[in-house]
Amino acid sequence: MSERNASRSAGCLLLTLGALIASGGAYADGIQVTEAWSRPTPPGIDVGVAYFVIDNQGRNDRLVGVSSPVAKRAELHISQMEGGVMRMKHLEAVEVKSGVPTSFEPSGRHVMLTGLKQPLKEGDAFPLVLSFANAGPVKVQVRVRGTAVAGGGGHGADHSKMKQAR
Ligand SMILES: [Cu+2]
Repeated sequence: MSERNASRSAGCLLLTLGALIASGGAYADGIQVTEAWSRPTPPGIDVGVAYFVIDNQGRNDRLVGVSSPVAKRAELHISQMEGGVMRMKHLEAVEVKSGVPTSFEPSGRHVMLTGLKQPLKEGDAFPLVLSFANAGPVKVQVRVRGTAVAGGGGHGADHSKMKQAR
């Protein structure tokens, strides 16, 4: 290896180390949860949903759990068309790859809240804690928005009508 190449590799190594130090080793800093929103619950329904986008500028991670003080239970779900029927499945964990946004959205992955302690009303906000295998817990505020959202895909308000496959 020539001297010039050797010094260039050393420069690269320093840059890499610099980036690692800049991130402070706090991997939670690499995870950002944005656009967290929910829908109002219809009268008499104690089941809600939450959607959001996870940005991961850190290392590959996994979302392994979720909880909220407004609900008895919070679970990771995915909605899928099966034989013309929208069904949802429980997910144990969701891979959150570095540099790839992971979306939770209508007709796809979502957080399902069951046993809501009070109805979710438009304009409200409630906390949701996402637990990552590496980054640990990340708390977000979920905004409750109106039901008139295009492409709702029969979720949210229709959650009670869906068949759940496990
Ligand atoms: Cu669900």
